Amino acid sequence: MYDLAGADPAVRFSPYCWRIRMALAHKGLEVETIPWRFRDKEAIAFSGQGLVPVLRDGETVVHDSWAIADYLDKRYADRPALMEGAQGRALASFTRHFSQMVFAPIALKAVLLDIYEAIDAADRDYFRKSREARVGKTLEAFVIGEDEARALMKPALAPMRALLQEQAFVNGDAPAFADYCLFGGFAWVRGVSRKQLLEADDPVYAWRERMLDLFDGLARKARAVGA
Ligand SMILES: N[C@@H](CCC(=O)N[C@@H](CS)C(=O)NCC(=O)O)C(=O)O
Repeated sequence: MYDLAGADPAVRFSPYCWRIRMALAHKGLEVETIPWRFRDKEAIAFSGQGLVPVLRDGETVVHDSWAIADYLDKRYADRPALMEGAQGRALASFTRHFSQMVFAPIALKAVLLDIYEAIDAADRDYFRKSREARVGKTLEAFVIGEDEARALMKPALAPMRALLQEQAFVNGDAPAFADYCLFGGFAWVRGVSRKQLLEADDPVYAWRERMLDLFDGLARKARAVGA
């Protein structure tokens, strides 16, 4: 799996790649992750596009985290399902959209400059130009402080919080791809930033702790700027 890396190749911070790291562990599949940088478009050109994650499984190449999850469930149907039936798939699809449309825009405001600082120096011009064009401001003008980010995140996560007061994981008693889609966003923030976007008494914080501990602490043991 080609996996977005920072200046420190051990820092892996793509939310989409984290979805798949967790998904592969859920399936009990070993993976070799190849550190990839924004400018390494040539290295993944064989996938026909320029974004990670890209998974190569024998002769099969799959890109896009959602397509990879579908592929893993079909190809490894005898292993624990990432998305159980049509309902499991619908729940995961909701959380992926929630993560991208609600969580990520707030988190991006908190961490965009931290990402810039965490990435390889040779990636910085590309990153600054492409992201400033996307957000319509300089990185410095776009970012907000930790307190402001927490204040925005708290009401945005209200539905997730209410659910996690009723059950340990978004998927129910045990985690599945619906959880990994959300957790990818938190792993992204943790990878590049010291900012903590949750209060310690938040049920979402407790869920994040449980997610960090899954699969023998896969995410917790990963090198990260944050905790
Ligand atoms: N829809 C894709 C999104 C993948 C994506 O945006 N990946 C980012 C890293 S988080 C990327 O490769 N960016 C490269 C670039 O911006 O040049 C998925 O779910 O996998």
